[in-house]
Amino acid sequence: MRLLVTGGAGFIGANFVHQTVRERPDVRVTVLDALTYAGDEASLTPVADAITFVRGDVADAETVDRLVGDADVVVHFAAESHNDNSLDDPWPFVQTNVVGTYTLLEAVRRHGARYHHISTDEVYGDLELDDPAKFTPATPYNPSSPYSSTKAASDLLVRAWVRSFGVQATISNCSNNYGPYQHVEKFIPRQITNVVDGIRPKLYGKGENVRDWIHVEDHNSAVWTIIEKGRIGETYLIGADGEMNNRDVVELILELTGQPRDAYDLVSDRPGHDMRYAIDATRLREELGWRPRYGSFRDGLAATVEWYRANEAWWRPQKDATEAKYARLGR
Ligand code: NAD
Ligand code: TDX
Repeated sequence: MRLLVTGGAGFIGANFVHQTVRERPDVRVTVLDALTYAGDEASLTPVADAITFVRGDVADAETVDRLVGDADVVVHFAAESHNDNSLDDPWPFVQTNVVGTYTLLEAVRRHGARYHHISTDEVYGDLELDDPAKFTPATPYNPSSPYSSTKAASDLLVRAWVRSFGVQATISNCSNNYGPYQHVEKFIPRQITNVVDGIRPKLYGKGENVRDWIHVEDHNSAVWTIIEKGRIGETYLIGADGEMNNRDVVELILELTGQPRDAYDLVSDRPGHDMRYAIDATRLREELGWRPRYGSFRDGLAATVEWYRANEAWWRPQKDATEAKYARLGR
């Protein structure tokens, strides 16, 4: 199989490439990544000899046409992915997430490749803390932020290209990922690396917001399950029943790093901050037989803390600029 992975130098994409090289020697992997501030070729160093890396933009029609023409399957991870950045400057989100997805879909339509679209549970908006409901594939789209609205727009393009043009596509909407190679702007790596630097972790608002955490390896095993067994045109929600509020996550990080559990600060809230996400992954489990392998969030988080401690050379170059950006935003 010739596989094109967009965004393969980012957090989830790099882990996906690692997993693919490790477990599927029959797959020939090409990565297309623009190496924005969020992409790092060093994340692919362990597999560099086994893959082809192309630096380029998913909104560049010529490059995309050439690479898609040479692929059997395209998995589209590339995106602007951080909510706080989207509140500061939404334009790159429209360009990459909407125009980039359009560009890929047109190439896939021309060449007839199988396409899998990586999306997020944030397209559904948020849930109340005391609501027993979870997101299902039937939940109406109701995105809150510039980031989630551009992801929602990209999902709708995929649905339309399936229906109107017969593109062979599937979509997955996953909950919050954690694990190695995640940029230090994101919640869990930010707090782990803050503790390493002697900075107190920073919780937005009261820390009551709930996210449904899944280990990145579980997300990626689900993506492979969908590529292999998913029904064309279908949407699959990916989650592993990992709901936890942000305060509990920070307290666990503090405990795992030997700090007092109350050694964090409350800072100003994110505008429009979604309260709770929760995934009902019944379709993925029952129709496709997928199961997560990371049973314990505590163990997965402990391993992630160890990874950041052991790989300071990977994250250190990003840390100061990231914290300077947060300082400007007052968070
Ligand atoms: P990330 O920000 O770590 O990585 C994004 C990658 O895309 C980077 O390598 C970047 O260089 C690349 N990129 C950005 N713009 C590009 C462009 N125009 N052309 C080519 N490459 C470009 O993001 P992530 O957390 O790994 O997320 C990957 C995907 O998964 C995204 O589509 C995101 O919406 C989705 N997702 C993320 C999560 C999560 O918890 N992180 C959860 C659900 C879904
Ligand atoms: O310093 C912080 N303090 C804090 O309390 C940061 C960076 C975040 N938070 C809160 C905001 C959220 O409630 O932690 C939670 C997680 O924040 P992020 O890591 O920014 O993730 P989130 O906004 O939930 O979005 C993530 O999951 C869905 C990814 O970044 C998206 O790409 C994905 O689609």
